[in-house]
Amino acid sequence: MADPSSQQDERDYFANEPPPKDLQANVTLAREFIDRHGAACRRLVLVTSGGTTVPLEAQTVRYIDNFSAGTRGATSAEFFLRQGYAVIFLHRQYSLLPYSRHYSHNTRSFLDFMREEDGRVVVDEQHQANMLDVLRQYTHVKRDGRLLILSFVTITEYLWALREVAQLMRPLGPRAMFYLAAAVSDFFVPRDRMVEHKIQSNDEFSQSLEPADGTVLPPATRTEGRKLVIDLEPVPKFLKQLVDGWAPDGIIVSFKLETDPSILVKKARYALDKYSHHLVIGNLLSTRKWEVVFVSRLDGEKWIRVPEHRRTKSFSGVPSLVGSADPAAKQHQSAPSQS
Ligand code: PAZ
Repeated sequence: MADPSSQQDERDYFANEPPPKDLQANVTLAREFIDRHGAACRRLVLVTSGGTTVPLEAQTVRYIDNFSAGTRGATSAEFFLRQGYAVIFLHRQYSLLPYSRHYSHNTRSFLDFMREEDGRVVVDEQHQANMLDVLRQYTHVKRDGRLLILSFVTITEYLWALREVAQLMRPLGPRAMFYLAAAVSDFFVPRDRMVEHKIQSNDEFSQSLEPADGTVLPPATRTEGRKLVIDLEPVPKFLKQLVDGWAPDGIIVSFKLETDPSILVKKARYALDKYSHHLVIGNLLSTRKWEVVFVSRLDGEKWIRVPEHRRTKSFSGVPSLVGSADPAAKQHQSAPSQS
């Protein structure tokens, strides 16, 4: 059931935080994509990936960031595509992308996979098989037009895009899935409390706000003596709105990242009870590459672990979706990777 206080929080948030400049262009792309795949009765998933930032100034020099390289999201997107889904990949700009992730963000340059031969660029023998496999998958997906890539940087850009895309996906009902792997800020600086210019280290140059309606709020970031004081406000809990209002019939999978093992499952259960969606996937910062816990009403708590001998540096993501019996997936896991 829709919660009136969440609805009010949503109205206030979107009334106060201006939409990103490229929102309309992205909505047009998303609408075309969703209509096309909806008409083909294809399952569609929105994968969110990477961390959102919280700008501290309107002309942003400084911001708070959320940890996420985008490995989970980019890897999961590939496995959804392999399963025939159409994927909207809403990711933090410059974080990992499906397919190209195998050769980017690496300590090695992608140029290290190649050499010159008779005036032409060729891929080194030892990388041929993996690169051909990745290229074939990518070409296949591109030919079918099954991957739409959208990006965000700030928490506000992320939330506007999430709301618009979720509402467009609503008519698909349970054929629409939301796989929310992005690391989303819990706190932010509201636009009406944000200073315009770069924060100064000396309070002689500190800025005041000039609200149009005459109300005076203290800026959320200010210098007091030599100290910088940052006064953040909570981001409304939009998962509630997604579940109850934007896409009530969609399949919703959220992620929970913790660093303290003793609270991970408790927090995942709490999220499931609070938002009543389908699945929470919990993971710990230090072990996220080889173990996750699935928490759902149907199956309770289920740990999925990559066996010790396969915990290589190249492992990149979601053991649960890979399935150890799938040889193609196995090959995929051993592809060159990042992080
Ligand atoms: O992007 P990545 O592979 O480096 O990390 C993935 C993750 C830990 C951000 C993701 O699995 C996750 O837990 N996302 C939700 C984070 C949160 O609790 O806000």
